Amino acid sequence: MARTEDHEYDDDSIVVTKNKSYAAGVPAVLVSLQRGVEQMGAMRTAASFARLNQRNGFDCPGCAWPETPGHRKHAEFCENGAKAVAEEATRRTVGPDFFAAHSVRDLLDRTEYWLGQQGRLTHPMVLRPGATHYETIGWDDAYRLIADELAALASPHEAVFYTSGRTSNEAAFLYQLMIRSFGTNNMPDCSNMCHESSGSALTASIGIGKGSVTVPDLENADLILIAGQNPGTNHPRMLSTLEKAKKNGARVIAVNPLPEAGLLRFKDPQKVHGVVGDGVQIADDFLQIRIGGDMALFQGLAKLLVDAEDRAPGTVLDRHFIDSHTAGFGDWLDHIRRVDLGTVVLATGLSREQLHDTARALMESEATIICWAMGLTQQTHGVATIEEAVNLLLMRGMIGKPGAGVCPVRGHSNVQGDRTMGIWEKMPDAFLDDLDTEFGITSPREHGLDAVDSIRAMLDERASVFMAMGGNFVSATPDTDVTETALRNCSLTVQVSTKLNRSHLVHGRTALILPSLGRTDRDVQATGKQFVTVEDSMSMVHRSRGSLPPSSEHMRSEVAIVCGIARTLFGPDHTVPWASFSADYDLVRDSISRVIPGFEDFNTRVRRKEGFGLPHPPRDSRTFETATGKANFAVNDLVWLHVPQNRLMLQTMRSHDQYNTTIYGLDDRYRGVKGGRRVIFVNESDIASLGFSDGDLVDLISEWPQQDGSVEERRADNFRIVAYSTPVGNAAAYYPETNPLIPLDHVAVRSNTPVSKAVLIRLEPARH
Ligand SMILES: Nc1nc2c(c(=O)[nH]1)N[C@H]1C(S)=C(S)[C@@H](COP(=O)(O)OP(=O)(O)OC[C@H]3O[C@@H](n4cnc5c(=O)[nH]c(N)nc54)[C@H](O)[C@@H]3O)O[C@H]1N2
Ligand SMILES: Nc1nc2c(c(=O)[nH]1)N[C@H]1C(S)=C(S)[C@@H](COP(=O)(O)OP(=O)(O)OC[C@H]3O[C@@H](n4cnc5c(=O)[nH]c(N)nc54)[C@H](O)[C@@H]3O)O[C@H]1N2
Ligand SMILES: [Mo]
Repeated sequence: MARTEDHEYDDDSIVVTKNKSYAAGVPAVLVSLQRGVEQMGAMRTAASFARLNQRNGFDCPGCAWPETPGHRKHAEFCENGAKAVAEEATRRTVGPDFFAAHSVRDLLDRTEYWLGQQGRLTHPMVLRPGATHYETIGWDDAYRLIADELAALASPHEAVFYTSGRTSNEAAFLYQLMIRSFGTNNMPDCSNMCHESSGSALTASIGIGKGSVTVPDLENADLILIAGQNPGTNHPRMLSTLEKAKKNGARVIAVNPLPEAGLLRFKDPQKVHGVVGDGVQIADDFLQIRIGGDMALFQGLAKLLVDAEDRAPGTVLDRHFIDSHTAGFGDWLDHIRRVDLGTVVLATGLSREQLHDTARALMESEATIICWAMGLTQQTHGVATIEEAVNLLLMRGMIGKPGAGVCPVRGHSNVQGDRTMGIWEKMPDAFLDDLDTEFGITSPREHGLDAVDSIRAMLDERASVFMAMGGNFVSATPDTDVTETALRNCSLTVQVSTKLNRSHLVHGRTALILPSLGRTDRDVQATGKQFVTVEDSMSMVHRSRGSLPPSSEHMRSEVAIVCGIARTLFGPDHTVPWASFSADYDLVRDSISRVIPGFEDFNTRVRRKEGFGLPHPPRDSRTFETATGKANFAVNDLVWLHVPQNRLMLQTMRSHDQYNTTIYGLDDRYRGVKGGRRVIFVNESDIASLGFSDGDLVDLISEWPQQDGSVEERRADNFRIVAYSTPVGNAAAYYPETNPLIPLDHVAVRSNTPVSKAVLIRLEPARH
C-alpha cells in the first residue's frame, strides 16, 4: 500500500524537541525572508512581499482570512503566507528539458516535496498514449485535444471538472459556465473535502452556508470559542485579530485534542513588543477534547444552560429571539433535557468542572462567536456537530448582532468565492435560471458528482475525462490507491497547474499539463493589464493584481485557458462571447453582476479601496432563508467515538511547513519535529500500554469494518512514534502521507466529506 519514500523522509534525520508554547516571533520573520530569498532572489522577494495583501497588490494565496479593514499594516502577511508566495513566485522552472530528462515512471518515485521544489511549470505538455515522457504541445492543439475527447463522450456526465480554491471569481464563473454549457453539473471541488459539512449544517440551520461575523465582530466579542482549528499555522493573521479581541476584554477558549502553539501564546512579528516580549496568551482556557467529542461538548453545554435557566427563569435564554426568529425550539429542549452529563464527560474526556466553567462563560457573555475548521468538519458527524454549535448560539440569540455569530474559518484563499460563482454540483435552480437567461444556454438541472462520487464514477468507468482547475486531486483525496486506480481508468486527464505534483503523474490514457499564471504574476490580455477578484472568509470581495513578470511567455491565465477550451469546444458562434471575456475581465464581471445577487455594480464597487461585502441575511437583518423561514434548532442523537482496546483514533492534519499537499519543508517548528514528516504523535501512556517506546518505528494499519463482519485493512509504513500531549486513545499524523489509510467510503453523514480526522488504526513494529 505505502509508497516507498526517498531520502527526504529518512527517519534517521527526524529530530524531535520540546514543542513550543508560542507562535510567530523572531523565527517567523527569519523563516519568511529566508524562504523568499532562496526561491525568488532578493529583488522578487522585496517586490512581492511589499505588495502582498495591499490595496493595489495581490491577495495572499495562503489562506482566506480577511485583511484588517481600515488601516493596513505595511506587512499584512505572515510567515506561512510568505512561504506560499515564495513557492509560487520561485525563479526555478520545470520546462521541456526537465520532462525530457525525467520519465513519468522516474517522477512517480519522488515525494511531493521534491516535485514541488522543482519550480514553476512553464509549457503546455502532453503525455501521449503509451508514452514514457511528457512532451511539449501548442496551446491550440491542447484545446483541440480536450474538445475532441469531450465531444466523443456518450454523455456530458462522463466528464468531471475539479476546482481547487485558489481559482479567482472570474475564472471560476467562466469555468462553471463552460461546464454547464457543455451539459453537466459534475463539479467536485476542494470544498467537498473541507468545509462542506459547514455549508450543509449552516444552510439547514440559518439558511446560508457562510460565516456571519466580520473582523470587527471578533474584535468586540466577549467570548470566542475556537474548536478544531490550528490558527497559529493555518491562519496566522487570525492571531492578530484575537490579540486585539483580548485587549478589548474577550475570553478565548480553545477546544482541541492538541495544545497548538498559536492558541496558547502568540508573538506578533509585526510589532516590536511581539518580537522581543513574551507574547500574549491567546487562549484563556484549553479544553483538551477527545477526537470526535465536540458534539457531546456542545450538547452538554446546552444542557447546563437549560438547567441554569430552569433554576432562574428569564436569565439565560433569549426568549425574544427564540420566539420571533427560530423554529423547533420545543423539540430541541425536550431532547437536550435528556442529555446525560456522565456521557458527555466520557465522550469529551473533559471534567465536570471544565464543562461548568465553560457553561458559565457562555452565560456571562453578551457576544459569543464560535470559530471552527477541519477538526469539526472532517468527522463522521461533522454536520450534526456544527448544528449543535449553532443551537448553542441560537438559544442565547447570538446571531445577527454585533460581536456574535458563526465563524467557519475557510481554507483556500478563494474557496468561498468559487462557491459563490457557482462551483457546486448542486447549485439551486434560481442560479441556473439566471445563468441561462444571461447566456441563452440550458444548464442541466440534475445534480452532479462531488469529489468522492467522482472517484467512484471513474472507478466504475462511468466517467472518463477528468479535468482539474488547480489542486492536487490524487494526493488530497482519501484512499490513495483506489483514487489512483480511478484516475488511471480515464481516457484523458487535464491539469491546469502552477507547480508539478503527483496528479500529473497518475494519469489517464492521454494527459495534459496546462501551466497557468498564479496570484503573484502579472496578467496582460488583449485589452491590457487585468486584475481578478476574490472573496474572503467573511464575504468581503476585493481585487487581486499580480505584478511579477511571469517566468515563461507560454503560461496563460486561468481565464484565458477556460475561454480557449470553450471556444474550441463550442465554436466561434457560441452564445457566450468567450473571446471578449478573455480579452477584458471587466466584461466577465459585468455578466457576474447580472447573474449573482450581491454583485450589482461589481466593476465600480470592487475598485473601491476596501472592495465590498456580500449580503448575509442572518447577519444583516436576522432573516433566515430556510424552509421554515426561521433559524432552525436541530435535534441530533448524541454520537461519539469509542476507541477499542489496543487501537488508536488517528487525525490527519497539517504541519507548520506545508500547504495542503505542497510541502514547503520538513520543519514542524511549533510541535518540535524537524527533518521528516513520517511521525505519529501518541500519548505517552498509550505508547507504554501498546508496548512501544518513544522513537520506535511503526507501521500504521487502518481497520474498516465490513457489513459481513470482516475488516478491510490499509497500511502506511515507517512512522516514528513521538510522545505528545494528546488525549489517551487519540493520535495524530500528517496528511497527505496518511491518506492511503482513509477508506473512500469513510465519509461524513449529509456532506459526503472524507473523514480525515477519525481513522481507526493499530500500530505494528515496522516491517522494513
Ligand atoms: N500554512 C498553511 N495554511 C493553510 C493550509 C495549509 O496547509 N498550510 N491549508 C488551508 C486549508 S485548505 C484549510 S481547510 C485550513 C485548515 O486549517 P485547520 O483546520 O486548522 O487545519 P488542520 O491542520 O487540519 O487542523 C485541524 C485542527 O483540528 C484539531 N482536531 C482534530 N480532531 C479534532 C476533534 O475531533 N475536535 C476538535 N475540537 N479538534 C480537532 C487538530 O488538532 C488541529 O489543531 O488551513 C488553510 N491554511
Ligand atoms: N487526510 C487529509 N486529507 C485532506 C485534508 C486533511 O486535513 N487530511 N484536507 C482537505 C482539504 S481541507 C483540502 S482544501 C484539500 C486540498 O486539496 P487541493 O486544493 O486539491 O490541494 P492543494 O495541495 O492545495 O493543491 C496544490 C496544487 O495546486 C496548484 N496550484 C496552486 N496555486 C494555483 C493557482 O493559482 N492556479 C492553478 N491552476 N493551480 C494552482 C499547484 O500545482 C499545486 O501543486 O485536501 C483535503 N485532503
Ligand atoms: Mo481546505
